[in-house]
Amino acid sequence: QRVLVADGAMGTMLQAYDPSLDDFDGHEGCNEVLNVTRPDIVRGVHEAYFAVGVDCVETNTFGANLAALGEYGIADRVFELSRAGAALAREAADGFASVERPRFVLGSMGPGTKLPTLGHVAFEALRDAYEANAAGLIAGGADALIVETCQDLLQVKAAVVGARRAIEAAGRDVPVIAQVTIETNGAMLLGSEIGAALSAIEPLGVDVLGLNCATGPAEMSEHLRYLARHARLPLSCMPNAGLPELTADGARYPLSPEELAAAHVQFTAEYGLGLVGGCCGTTPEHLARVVEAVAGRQPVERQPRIEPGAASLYQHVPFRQDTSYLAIGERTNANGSKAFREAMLAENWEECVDIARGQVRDGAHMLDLCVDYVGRDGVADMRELAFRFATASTLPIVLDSTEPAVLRAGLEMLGGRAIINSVNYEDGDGPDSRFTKIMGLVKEHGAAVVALTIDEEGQARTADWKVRVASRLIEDLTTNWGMRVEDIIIDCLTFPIATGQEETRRDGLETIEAIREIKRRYPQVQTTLGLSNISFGLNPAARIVLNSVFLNECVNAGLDSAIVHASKIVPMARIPDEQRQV
Ligand code: THG
Repeated sequence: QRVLVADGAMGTMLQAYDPSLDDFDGHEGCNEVLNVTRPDIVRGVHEAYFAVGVDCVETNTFGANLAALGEYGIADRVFELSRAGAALAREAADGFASVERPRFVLGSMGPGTKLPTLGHVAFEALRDAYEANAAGLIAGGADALIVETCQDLLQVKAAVVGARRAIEAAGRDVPVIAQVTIETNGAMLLGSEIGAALSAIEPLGVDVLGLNCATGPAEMSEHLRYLARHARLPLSCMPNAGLPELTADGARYPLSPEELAAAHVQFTAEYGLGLVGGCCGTTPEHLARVVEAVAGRQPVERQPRIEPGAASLYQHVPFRQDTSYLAIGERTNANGSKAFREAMLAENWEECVDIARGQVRDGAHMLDLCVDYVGRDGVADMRELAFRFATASTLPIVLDSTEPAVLRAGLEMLGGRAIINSVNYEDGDGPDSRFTKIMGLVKEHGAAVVALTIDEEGQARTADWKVRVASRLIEDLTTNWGMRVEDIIIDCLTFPIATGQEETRRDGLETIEAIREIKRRYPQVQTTLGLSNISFGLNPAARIVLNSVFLNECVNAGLDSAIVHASKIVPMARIPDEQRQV
């Protein structure tokens, strides 16, 4: 209904009260302890912000998480200190609220100091501690949860998934805000561009996406512009009071209250932000000016241009490649490449990473990663490889496995937006089916999904059958699983057509026809194929020709992507007519 204004810095305000070592209960500098030892101080900070007219305050729980409390040896107090912090903010908010003018409590969920992408902490442990953080905030009366100052996209996922689980358990509708931190070099600490952050975070089901900390508003402007153009979600921004200058008495933040207010006037008008505030170095004085400048404004409506795709830790890659098809590298597959299999069996992980890098050079846009191999511990192999690929690969990862536990292991290592390869109806769609298990993972992690045209009767062979299964998949995934149609990638499946068996003669044609019809019925859906399957059994030179010609036919029928050996696809103009005809 209107632009909301949140508060400013907390830490510096607390310091101004000069809490004693006793106040910290011996944990010097652990601000969250003050929620129980000195509620008067914390409430005083909240009241100072409400007094200048802000709509929302953030709870004093930025460090009420596994890593930060862990450093003080009190990681078991996450829930207690979160609840106490939320209760204090609630009291302050209720003291200022009126019927016409409600005041809100945003439960702060900080980043901690351990980055899961770098292996400092396991995803599960982090997620569970965030669940306790969120549960405490909800129990204490927070109106929304704000996952903020995020530096690692995998940490964002752990926090948001933990928050969603706590919300589910509490049975209350609590909005989730996620704010990432973009450094002066234009990316998050681990190198994620804003596009990668949007791609990975939006499908997690957050309600507001934004930026906070690290820089002043000027440095945030380009990134906010990107979000304004491409994000469906409402946006927020809580900058520092400029870039800190180091002085003899510590950091000095140069941005004046008037300058912060002017920035938010511009951001709300141009980028349609709905929630604004301040971070380090901002004071009640700053927020007073912001309230004067933007309070009561209506959020400006945006017309975002959505670009469906997946993301590595670093960048977003759209599913639709303007001039060609999206190439998914097939060689990082223990079944599909002897070199990769041997490297994996020898646990020569560096060699596995080299094969991944080779595909980047070959022109792949994404990488299919498959570790399934009889007799191996797939979960351990996937952990090892997805962990390495997460930082070594600039390309998004397609996790290829039939095992839910293996897919989960991959998802818990990848900060970007992955694609799950794949689901199908081979054993139906009941509660214990692979379909249901894998879709639970897809939804919780905000992944995209490859869906195969296989049903209870087997692999669809005719175009009609393929189209029927594809339609069932699309309707099911969009209505029962809340998937967007553009995040579903239908695989019509190719069989080997050079086996010499009469009944396989039409298989290639049926696949092409199915692609054409599915794209006619669902123009927004994505399509893919494991291309090289078509030519199993032929000699290498013939495979190159058949793969390239078949791909060309499929792309002309509307195929969007294919799992390929990218450097072995030859353009039609370079294939002699006679070979193409054969
Ligand atoms: N659909 C989906 N996913 C898939 C497939 C599919 N994933 C696996 C597979 N099919 C696609 N990947 C490959 C990878 C390699 C080969 C075929 C398909 C291949 N490899 C050479 C061979 O076996 O002869 C080996 C090359 C080597 O050892 O270097 O052909 O259909 N969604």
